[in-house]
Amino acid sequence: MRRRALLLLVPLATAAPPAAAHSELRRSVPAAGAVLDRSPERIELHFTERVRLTALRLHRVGGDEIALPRRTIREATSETIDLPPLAPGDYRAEWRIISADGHPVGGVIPFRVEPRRP
Ligand SMILES: [Cu+2]
Repeated sequence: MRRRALLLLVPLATAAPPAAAHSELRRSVPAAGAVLDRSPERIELHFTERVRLTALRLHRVGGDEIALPRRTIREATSETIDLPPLAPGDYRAEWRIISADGHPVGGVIPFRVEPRRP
């Protein structure tokens, strides 16, 4: 949908390649903005194309970086990263990939761990 709209604009655009050429994050688990009633066991990232996930960093907002397991960088459309137990709070997962077109792309997934009160 969005790609078609951008392609129609290309003849009017300058020589810069269209942004639609980058691979994109199709969805994640947790989703951006998710409020979870328990610590997530893993983060799943699903991309629109085969990419290389070059970095994933998880921070607690106002706190420390959470150590994540080491991974081998490979080319894939999806990555799953196991998480240690997370204390209640707000988190930001920052990801970086090398897009299928060779360009670096990145983004942030904010989510909250907020256990229900008994
Ligand atoms: Cu690109």
